[in-house]
Amino acid sequence: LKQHSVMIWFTGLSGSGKSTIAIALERELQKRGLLCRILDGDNIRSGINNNLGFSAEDRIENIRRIAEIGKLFVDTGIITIAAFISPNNDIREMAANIIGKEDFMEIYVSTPIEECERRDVKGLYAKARKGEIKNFTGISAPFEAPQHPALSLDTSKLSVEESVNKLLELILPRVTR
Ligand code: GGZ
Repeated sequence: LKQHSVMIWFTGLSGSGKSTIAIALERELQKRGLLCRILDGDNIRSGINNNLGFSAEDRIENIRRIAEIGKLFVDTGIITIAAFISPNNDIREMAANIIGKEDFMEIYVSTPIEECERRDVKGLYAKARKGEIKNFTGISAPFEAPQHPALSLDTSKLSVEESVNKLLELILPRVTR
C-alpha cells in the first residue's frame, strides 16, 4: 500500500457541513488512488451504535466505539474520515488517545449555529426549539469548540471546493510518499 494512513476527525454542529465536506474529500482522495473510508452517522449510528442515543453517556460510548473502529481502519492503512459532532474536548481527547495522537487530525467545521439553524436541512433545529428533541447540541446540549484544531472550516464563508482544497494541502503531504 503506497500510502500512510491518518484519521481525519471532523467535529462541529449538526448541519455545519461535516458530512458534505467528508464526501467531497473522499472523492478527491479516491481520484488520487488513495484508499479511504468515511465513518458517519449513516454507517455507525444506524448500525453498530443503534442502541445509543444522545445523553452525555451515550455520546461518549458512541465516540469510544467509533474511535476503536477507526483505529482498526487506520492501522490497516486506510485514510479514515470521521464526521461526528463529538461535542466536547474530553470526548475528542478520548478519541485521539484511542487512535494515537500522531495519527489524529482534528478538523473543526466552525459554521456558526445561526447558519446551521437557518439551513435546518432535516428540520431538527425547529424540533429542538419546540422541545420535541431533547439534548440537542447547540440548543439544549453543549458544544465546546476545539482549542487547537489542525484546521477550521466555516462553510458560511468557504465553498465545499475551497474547504476540500485546504484539507488536501494538509493531508496529501502526510499520506503520500
Ligand atoms: C445532536 C442529534 C440529536 C441531538 C439527533 N443532538 O444533522 P444530523 O442529525 O444528521 O447529525 C446529527 C446527528 C449527531 O450524531 P453524532 O453521532 O454525530 O453525535 S455525537 O458525536 O454527539 O454523539 C443529527 C442527529 O444525529 N441528532 N438527535 N439530540 N444531534
